[in-house]
Amino acid sequence: MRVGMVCYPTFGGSGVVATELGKALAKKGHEVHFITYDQPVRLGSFRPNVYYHEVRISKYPLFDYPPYELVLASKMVEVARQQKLDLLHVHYAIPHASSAYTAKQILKHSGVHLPVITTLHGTDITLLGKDPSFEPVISFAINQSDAVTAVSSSLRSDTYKLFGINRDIEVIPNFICPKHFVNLGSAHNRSEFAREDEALVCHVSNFRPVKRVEDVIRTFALVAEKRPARLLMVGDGPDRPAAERLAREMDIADRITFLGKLKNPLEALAIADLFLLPSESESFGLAALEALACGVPVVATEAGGLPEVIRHGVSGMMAPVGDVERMADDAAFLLSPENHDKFRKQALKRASAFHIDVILPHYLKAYERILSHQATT
Ligand code: GMT
Repeated sequence: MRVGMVCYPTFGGSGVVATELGKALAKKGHEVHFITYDQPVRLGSFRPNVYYHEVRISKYPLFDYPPYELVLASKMVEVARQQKLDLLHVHYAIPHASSAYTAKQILKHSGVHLPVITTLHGTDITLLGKDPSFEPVISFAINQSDAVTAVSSSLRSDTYKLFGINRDIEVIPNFICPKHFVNLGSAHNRSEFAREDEALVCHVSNFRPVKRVEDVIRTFALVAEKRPARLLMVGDGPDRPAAERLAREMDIADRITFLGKLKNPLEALAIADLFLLPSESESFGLAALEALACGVPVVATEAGGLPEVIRHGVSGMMAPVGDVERMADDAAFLLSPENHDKFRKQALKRASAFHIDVILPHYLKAYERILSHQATT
């Protein structure tokens, strides 16, 4: 198959999922053409069957806002024609699904049918869905896609609740590629960040309000009252200054290291004892899955799709949003010597359910379905 893969090329989960999916498809012999405004961060070096087409936006003085979605649609048309794409897989509804619709209509005029599969990742639905100015375009783009997938059942229900959707949405969860988790332990020495008797707690996110990073600090402060502990904060974003300020105000700044954005956040997870994810909403929680795959139990909120990833009382614990006391108690419970090893093993076992070899066939079947539908119509 020749697949056009459209995503945000940044550190966000949707870009990571799209890039790893593209790489896995290429390894199986499919031709994958990434169409993005920058090289996807996880793409790495060149490899067989993977191609990158840059969407370039010229800055004309006439435009206050460059029309990115139109340039993207033109690029989709160009790549589809030149590379003879079989289908387009777009990640994130806005603007990718609507640009794909435009591209599809343009191609239709020259007798080319280009099926489009849209994967919904979360904030495109849970945050943008609350903004009425996007609603008509998102609903239309979803309804016009040839197939739609969502990364959790929770996200699928939110999509039906927030938009006028009249079509099936298939749930295909996020996944992990086990090879990324091999030899991680040797990248950094745990002793550089924590003493043997200190628990090493970790948080990874884009520090947006939805992640509630101040709850990470508050929860950690309570944990640190119960036992010796240190916190690694990985990532950057709008709420980082507030989190750093809170750490100083609570007088625990000397126990917290803000590492900023890391090329490979898995290296920090690999030396951690516990992962904290107190999000307000989280359609899946790829970072939580990556923690589990490092054998790190997770304390999270019971928001969105997180209960579909973490088994409460098995691979981690979940609490209501904002309940930092309960999250601190859960963290202390998981870190206790009598529980920690057991939960580490159960975390690893849970992560194996999301192995790429388990998830990839679902995407391949969805591709085959839209291609066979096209052949019969
Ligand atoms: O977590 C973010 O804010 C980034 C965002 C994205 O669009 O890249 O992540 C979303 O998609 C990920 C991949 O499917 C999911 O694992 C994340 O849970 C989801 N984020 C939210 O729902 C907040």
